[in-house]
Amino acid sequence: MNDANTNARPETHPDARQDIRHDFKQAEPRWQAEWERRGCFAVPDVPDGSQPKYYVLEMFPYPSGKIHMGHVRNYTLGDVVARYKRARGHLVMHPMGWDAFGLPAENAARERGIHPGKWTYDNIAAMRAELKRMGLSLDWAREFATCDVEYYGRQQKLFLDFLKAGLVERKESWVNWDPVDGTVLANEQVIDGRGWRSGALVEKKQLSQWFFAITKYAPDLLEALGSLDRWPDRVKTMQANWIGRSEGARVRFKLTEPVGDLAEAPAPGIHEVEVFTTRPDTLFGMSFLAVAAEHPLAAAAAARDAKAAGFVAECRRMGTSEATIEQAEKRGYDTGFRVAHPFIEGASFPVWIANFVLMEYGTGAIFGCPGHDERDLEFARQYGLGVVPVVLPPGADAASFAIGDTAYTDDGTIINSGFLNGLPTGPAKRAAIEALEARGIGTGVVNWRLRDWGVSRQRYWGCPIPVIHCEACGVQPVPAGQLPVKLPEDVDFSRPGNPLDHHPTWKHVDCPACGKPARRETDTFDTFVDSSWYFARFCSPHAEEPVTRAAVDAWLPVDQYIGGIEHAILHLLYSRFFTRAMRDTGHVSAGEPFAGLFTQGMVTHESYKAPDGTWLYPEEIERQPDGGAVLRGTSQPVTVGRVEAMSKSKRNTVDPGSIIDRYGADTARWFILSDNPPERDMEWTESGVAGAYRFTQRLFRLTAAALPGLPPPGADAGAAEGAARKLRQATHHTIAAITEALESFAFNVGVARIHEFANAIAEAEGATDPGIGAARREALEAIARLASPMMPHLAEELWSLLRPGETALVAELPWLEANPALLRAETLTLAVQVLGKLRGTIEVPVDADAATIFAQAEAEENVQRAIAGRPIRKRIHVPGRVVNFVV
Ligand code: ANZ
Ligand code: ZN
Repeated sequence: MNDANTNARPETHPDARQDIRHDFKQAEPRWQAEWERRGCFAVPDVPDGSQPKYYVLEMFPYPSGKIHMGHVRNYTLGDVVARYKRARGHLVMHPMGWDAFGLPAENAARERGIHPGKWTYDNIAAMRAELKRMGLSLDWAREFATCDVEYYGRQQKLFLDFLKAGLVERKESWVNWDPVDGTVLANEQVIDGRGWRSGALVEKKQLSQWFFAITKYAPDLLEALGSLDRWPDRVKTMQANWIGRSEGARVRFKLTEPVGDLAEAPAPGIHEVEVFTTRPDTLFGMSFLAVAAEHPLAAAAAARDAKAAGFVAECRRMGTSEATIEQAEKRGYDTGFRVAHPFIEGASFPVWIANFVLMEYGTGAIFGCPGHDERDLEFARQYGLGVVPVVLPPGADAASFAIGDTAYTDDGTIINSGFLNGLPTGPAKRAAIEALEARGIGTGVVNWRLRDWGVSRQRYWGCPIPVIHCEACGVQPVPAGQLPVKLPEDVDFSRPGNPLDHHPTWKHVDCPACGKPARRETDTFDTFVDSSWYFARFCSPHAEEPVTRAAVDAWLPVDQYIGGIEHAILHLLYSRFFTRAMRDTGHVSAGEPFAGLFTQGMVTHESYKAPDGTWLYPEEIERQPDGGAVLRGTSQPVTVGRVEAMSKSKRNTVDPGSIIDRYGADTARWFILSDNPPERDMEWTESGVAGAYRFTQRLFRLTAAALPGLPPPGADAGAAEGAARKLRQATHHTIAAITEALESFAFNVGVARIHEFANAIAEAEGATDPGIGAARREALEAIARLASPMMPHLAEELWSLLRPGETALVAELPWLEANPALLRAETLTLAVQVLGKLRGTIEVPVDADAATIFAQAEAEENVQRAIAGRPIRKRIHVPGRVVNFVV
């Protein structure tokens, strides 16, 4: 044992004193209660306009039962913005609610016999309590759940307004049908082509469904992306691709006589096939035509050819999603029909049914050009179809150019193409379209990838679609006086299918037009509908109408929206559509819902695996000094896996509730902000949280230890010298730096600056220079207030220690302003040259005169050596830069 510890510090640094501790367990609930008692975060529906408004919103949570670290990160980011903007003098609206309809509640009902409503509201209660422990500056009076009839009833009203305005249509559409359960499946319920519950092969089935006419706004939704200058470029690109404007042509191909054993002509009335193409310049490279399995021509083939019928049926069993189709192997069936080429006299090509052609896009038919399209090439290689190159890459040789394993999809010069030969791709497209139009067999068109939004779902736990079907009168809107259409409580989940459909009485109503017995619509809305206008409802959450015009016009658009990149396409696009539809039906003035968007990164964690290959929770393992890990309390080795996004399946999750129990909310918030810029992934580590916790305690001790020596509040901090002056400069530099960091979402930088500032305060602890007391008070008050958006409870605690008599809370104080005089540099560095050669540098006061500067420069040791006793013939001073001596 070593008893002569020579490295021991001579005395305990005040910072290391363990006797004063911040008791977060009693402090955090105390400040939360005080904020609520004072209504610090409450705002009116219709502000009086005396303050600029600021609407901060985080994507509202799905009430799964527990909050996760992704929520903690999301809501902490929003809370920093909200608290900061409030301090900057804005009237800040920061609401919270619940995206509460959806399948998991129905699953709970089927699996555990709990009513979806009870399951949902119990989860909401649990999660609300957890969120309240985070100390978020929310206006809880605005809270609602989308499953509240007060909300979804107003949604029904909006729907009827949209219906009247021609923004809703009823169309036939394909769905995934589980023939065993007799139910429609969502795409995510189809696993490897089978129903997730029954395991039955899923079929495609046509149903009549409701669609929002989002395609009417396609050009505007695309163009307006240009005005969203506070959206990430990545998200705007994803939206633009989804809307997918493409210019091309529609070309009608004449069917020739049928071939092979097909004796009769194609189905009566079908003489031609229309295709959509973005590459009319490649028409001479055609080697086949392909139609979707649902195309009338495929039906005609199936009607007379059992094998064709078999192939069509097989295609039906594939999922309906574009992604499924994209990944599937390219497969096809030659119908035996042929089409004539529009330009090449006498040439004809086979018509195939192909699984990669979608009925819902373009015309549901394509011409295949394997030389210049990947999918077509894969298909042609599989079935031995021709490959003719018609676009020559720049610099390639026409005589030797051939297509190998990959298609050439870029621009070039047209070859092997009759009248198009020699033209570049762009002009060739125009020339081809002109020729098609001249012959009356095609036209130039703009095509949109965006589809109308199908919103009908055959489920119970959603907002009922408010229409009535009458045999005599057709579809009738539910009369306004009969709204809301409430979900029945007494439902039976023991049978498969939609409980609304087999409810004994609910759907039987009288037709509002003729009064005869009619049938209520039993479909409910896609839950994306619920989340497409909640931000508007928050502005007047108790209004009789869906929204109060004065409230939405005052608060919208949301100034800062924050959420995950996973919602970059659908949720944002649907919300943008809804805002436009609400504008055009007179509900709001705004066209865009979200002026600013921030997409945060994920929270990641190491993953662990037991020797038997099962995943382990972080609390089940113990790290070893050598970097390895063992099963807690044993010597059994554990494999430390990759750092990955927290997920239940990998068990690499950390429960926010237990972190708040152990360290408090401020620590969780501080750590989650500290690690990385918020747009990037952040790694949650035990050592990181522990470090954040130590910092909260350090800040508390710095303040508590200084208290007895501080002058009363309001002492003049102006006359500071030496260390006091230095501390004052650190204070004001920090104010400026934190302000900039919070303005630019660089919250991790803000955290780092506060750490540095704490060091500066600690460094000045022993100082006795004139003005040090006032400077120390100024610094400690500043650090509490600057940290308050991130650590709001600790900030209040420190502030109440520093200002015992004060009534205002930090949450009510304005933001600090840096004093420009203290930001200005007081000295500057000059280079000193002798005969133009750098010999040293000097630091002089900014206002030093030339004589002082020359004297100081001459006195430099290195400069003296270079002058070497020679007389100085000339002294040159370039202010702010250099001094030069000529000898
Ligand atoms: C011939 C061609 C030649 C094509 C070539 C491409 C390259 P975007 O840009 O996404 O609009 N297409 C058209 N309708 C389709 C459908 N219903 N299902 C599957 N594919 C379809 O894509 C347009 C291109 O996708 C079209 O241009 C068509 O193939 C294909 F060298 O026509 B193209
Ligand atoms: Zn009727």
